[in-house]
Amino acid sequence: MKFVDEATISVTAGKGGNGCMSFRREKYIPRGGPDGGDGGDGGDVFFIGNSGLNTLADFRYTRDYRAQHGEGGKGRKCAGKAGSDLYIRVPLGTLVYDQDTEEFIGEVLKADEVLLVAKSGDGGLGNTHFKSSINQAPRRTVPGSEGEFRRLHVELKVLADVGLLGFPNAGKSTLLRTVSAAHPKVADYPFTTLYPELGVVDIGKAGFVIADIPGLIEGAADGVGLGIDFLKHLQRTRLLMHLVDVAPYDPEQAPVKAIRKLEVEMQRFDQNLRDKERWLLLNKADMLPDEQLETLKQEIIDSLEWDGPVYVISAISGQGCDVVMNAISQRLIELDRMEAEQAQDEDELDTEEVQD
Ligand SMILES: Nc1nc2c(ncn2[C@@H]2O[C@H](COP(=O)(O)OP(=O)(O)OP(=O)(O)O)[C@@H](O)[C@H]2O)c(=O)[nH]1
Ligand SMILES: [Mg+2]
Repeated sequence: MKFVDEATISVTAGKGGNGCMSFRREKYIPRGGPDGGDGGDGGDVFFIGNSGLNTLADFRYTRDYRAQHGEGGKGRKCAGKAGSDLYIRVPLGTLVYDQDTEEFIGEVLKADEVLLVAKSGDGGLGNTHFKSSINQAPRRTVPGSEGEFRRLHVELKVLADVGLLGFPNAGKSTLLRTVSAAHPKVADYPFTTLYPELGVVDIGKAGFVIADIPGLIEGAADGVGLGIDFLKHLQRTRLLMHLVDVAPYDPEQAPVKAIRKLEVEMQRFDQNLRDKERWLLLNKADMLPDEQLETLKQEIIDSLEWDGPVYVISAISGQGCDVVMNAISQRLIELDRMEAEQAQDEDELDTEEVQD
């Protein structure tokens, strides 16, 4: 099934119920006053975050969502029942835009977080409201107002701390299977992975989420292979793990060349992504003797002037994987701390400015 990470749907909030016109009619009370109740408010339409979903596939089947209308008011000053709100479940990382005005409406990042996407109409007023000293029998009521109608452009950018990046067949999905409970498909041919998949690396409190995405190839920015559109799923990650096959069949994918080619495609997609902290994971270590691995590692560092972390792993046997996962976890904690400190510094700066 194709991964759905964009959709256009329409949402209509419920209309408010009409106000009622009614007069008291009881025995022995010849001219009862007005007693028409107010209409109930309509239902709102909300998005609600659900951590069990990871695509917008539901929107392929249902594209039109409507909340319930409010009921009309009734006699004896009875107000109409409000219409029920409608909650549409969406995966975490969902962004919502107004399709017609392009206005950014908001995003849903956490489980159970709600976002109002269409506001309900108000219930109308019953004739009780219009009684006055000169009009004891008002025939005036106010109808309920319409619920908001909106066409929404919905987009998903998966939320993960760490993104896996690499040529097809580098072993990204194999790594995700080894370090998490996720079971992405693994096979000995390119483009096995067709849509992002998330896995949780469970290291107690310091656990984190990894996103496995399709492989990238030379020319991807021009649409070759699966293109580069799915790179957007890496935009919100904090660290990138760049997997490199140390023993590819194709000499065009030899490690140094492969790393350079991938950097070019990444840069063409988004400079910010290119600037994100990236680590090199030299994978399939089981295919080469140790001394050859050491030489290769040195060659990469020298010819690319690489000064970031480099690890040698075997995703299939698990060799070196724990070390990398622990290092990632430590680094994420460090990044959290640095961000917190930075936020505090900014706060202090703001306070000083106020004092000046
Ligand atoms: N020998 C060896 N083979 C590996 C290792 N890791 C992955 N492989 C094999 O490499 C092939 C590709 O692995 P995948 O995990 O599907 O690669 P991928 O990077 O997810 O590929 P795409 O989804 O196509 O981008 C499979 O046949 C794996 O069994 C490893 O550490 N050693
Ligand atoms: Mg894969």
